[in-house]
Amino acid sequence: MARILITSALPYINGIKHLGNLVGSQLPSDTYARYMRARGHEVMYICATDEHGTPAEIAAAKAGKPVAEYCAEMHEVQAELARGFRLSFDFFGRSSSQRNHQLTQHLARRLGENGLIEIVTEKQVYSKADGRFLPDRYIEGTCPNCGYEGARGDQCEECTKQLDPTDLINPRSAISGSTDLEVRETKHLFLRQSRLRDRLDEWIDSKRDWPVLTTSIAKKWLHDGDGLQDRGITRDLDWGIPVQFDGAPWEGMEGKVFYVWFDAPIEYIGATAEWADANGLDDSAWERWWRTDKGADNVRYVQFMGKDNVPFHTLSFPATLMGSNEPWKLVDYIKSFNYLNYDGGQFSTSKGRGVFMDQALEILPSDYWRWWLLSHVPENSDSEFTWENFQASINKDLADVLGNFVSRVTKFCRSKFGEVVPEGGAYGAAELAVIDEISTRLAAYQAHMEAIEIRKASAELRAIWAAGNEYLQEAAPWAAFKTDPERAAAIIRFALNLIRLYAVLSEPFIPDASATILGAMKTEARDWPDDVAAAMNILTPGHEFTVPDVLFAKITDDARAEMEQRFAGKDS
Ligand code: B3M
Ligand code: ZN
Repeated sequence: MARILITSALPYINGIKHLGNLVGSQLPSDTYARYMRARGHEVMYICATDEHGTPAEIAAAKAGKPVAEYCAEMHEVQAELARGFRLSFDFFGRSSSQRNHQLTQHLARRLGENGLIEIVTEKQVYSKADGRFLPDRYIEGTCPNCGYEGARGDQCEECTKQLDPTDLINPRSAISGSTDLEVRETKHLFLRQSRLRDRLDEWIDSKRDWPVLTTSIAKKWLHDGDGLQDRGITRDLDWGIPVQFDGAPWEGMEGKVFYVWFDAPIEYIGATAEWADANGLDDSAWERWWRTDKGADNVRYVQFMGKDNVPFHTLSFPATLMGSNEPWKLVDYIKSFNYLNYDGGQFSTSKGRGVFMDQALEILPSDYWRWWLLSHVPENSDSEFTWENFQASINKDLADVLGNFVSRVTKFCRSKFGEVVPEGGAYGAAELAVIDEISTRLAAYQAHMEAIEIRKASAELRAIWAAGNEYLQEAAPWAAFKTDPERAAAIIRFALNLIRLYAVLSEPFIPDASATILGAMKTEARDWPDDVAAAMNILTPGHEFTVPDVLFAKITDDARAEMEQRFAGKDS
């Protein structure tokens, strides 16, 4: 049994996330966490809301609320949606927690003690119209690297380059749109991450098993050099973690806070400490996940994130932890994702284009979304949500293949043998062939899950379901029943055991359906199968069950057209 620490990138607090956000970290990490738990490993699965920085301030101002109040409310909203999608976090924390304050201030102090922080008098953009400095997202303009015109002051979304606001060409205020900007001097803490280049380089080089998407982005910024420029880790904002420690200000830094990208990844640790606090445990409970001197040396740490977050997780955050010269656990594997597009374009929060997490759950149960998203997760390239494709997947995979199998088998059994596993007959060649096929496919499914190839794993799972349908079609218990009821009993016993097996194997993808099926099968036998043949004898003759309600309803053409229309966005 291994110990696996899993973190999902932290969703920003500034509003409800769309399905593209969900599929880029939270959902696949949940499937992985569920799978690893099912395999008997000890899992710590962590997420939190990312609450600092300009996005939070701007969103709170829009909502007309004090930022602390806004964040507290939005955290609850996001936590509720996470429950709705059955995201099985061990803890869903807040980057504004006291734990994160302490850890962030502590790490900054250590970096300072190790000569990795200096105070730099920096030129910063000041907006006369707004009467304030414009950090990060308060300023927009053209990316100096790729020419994208909507680049923000912290990062270009188009080419993933990390930016400083003064890098932007043709800058404008994101608050007022004013271009009446001037550069003024202000002091900030800079992290001298360039001094860690060799250590980072060596560390990334040692990660030979990382996905190409992850290492190519890391290497690009490491070797183009400027990705490892010394970077400001403080901002002129009110909301955030104050630049001080043990209540004492850092000289010259009064009134400043840490940059959101400095404190956000530290909240992975912070949220684990929040988990310990919430459960009345002492520090050793979270330290055994994070301190290699306190047990974390035998932890495998896996991070999930969208590709735009990779530079911060391969360079800045490791630089923070390495530079502390304390034995913090570094990530072992970074799984990163491309983007999910929406129906010929992009999801757009501002235009209301695409489906958002709250709307999705209003329309259909979470398993429907989980299945489509996970089986189309943008692993090797960007992928696209279309309603036609969604309808086809749900109707085929979930309704026709899995749902129909469960329904036909249980209903046939009820009408011929009653709601009990029938006795009589024996498994023969047909059953052995199915056991063979599923054994091979199960090995592949497991290998894909271990490798975090979610899309390939979903394809194997679907094939495992399909094997049951094909078997049923060929074995034809309805025909056998007329001439050889014992044979029909054996077929149905085998099929009922397949249903139970499917519920166990499907749990990481569609946990609600899995629970419904296991409930209907009235069984506590939920352990991952070691051996498919043995799993075909777990429900024994005489074991009672009930026919479950329809597991998955088909999406009609009319319903599809209506949803397509509803989510097209304001501009179309
Ligand atoms: N909140 C960015 C994002 O949502 C950011 C991730 C933080 S992970 C420490 O894309
Ligand atoms: Zn760019």
